[in-house]
Amino acid sequence: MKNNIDYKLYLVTDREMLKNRDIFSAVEMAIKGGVTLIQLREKDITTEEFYNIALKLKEITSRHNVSLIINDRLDIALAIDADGVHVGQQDMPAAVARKIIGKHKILGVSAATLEEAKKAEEDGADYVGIGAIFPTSTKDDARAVNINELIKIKKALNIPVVAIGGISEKNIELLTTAKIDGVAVISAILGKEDVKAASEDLRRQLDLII
Ligand code: TZP
Ligand code: MG
Repeated sequence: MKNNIDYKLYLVTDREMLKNRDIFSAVEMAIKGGVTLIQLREKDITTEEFYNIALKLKEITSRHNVSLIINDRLDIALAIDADGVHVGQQDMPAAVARKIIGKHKILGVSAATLEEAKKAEEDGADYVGIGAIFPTSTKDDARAVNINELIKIKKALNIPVVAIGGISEKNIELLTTAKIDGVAVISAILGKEDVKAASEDLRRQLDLII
């Protein structure tokens, strides 16, 4: 299960981006449009609300045979039996997260340098998220990573590499040379009126380059 995860088009959620639209129907539409993996990433939310959203999303992703990763909150990932968890450099250390979630769940780690990416792999990550590759206004404190660093990381690692940050239908083609395993996006899907059409567009382009 964990070994055949498709990282091609990885949707990260953000209810702020959705404004008043429903997260559940947005995720379902995105999956119908070709998203291959979902990460529930919510800031400024109570544990109760995070748990309830996670539980309901799990029902949707399971029904569509798409894996669900929980950002940061190992407790919630375990509570709802999510497929995995994603941690940043300032979250639970990857090696500790791996011990807590066990070997069967997916562990994703954010990295912005080759050194961080190598360490994540050593510490038991199943994939790394590298970014921000392009300027983004979705995450205030995102560190910039250029495509050359991304290429270096992809060459040096044995685990899948996913690019994140400012990726859209307009610049996705620029990632072709990096030979990465997937792209993770928020605004290029959830910031669009038609979530399904936005996903289809990205997926169409990705099918040509990955
Ligand atoms: N980590 C690095 S950049 C970023 C995250 C979570 C934000 C990605 O959002 P967008 O809208 O796809 O640039
Ligand atoms: Mg985090």
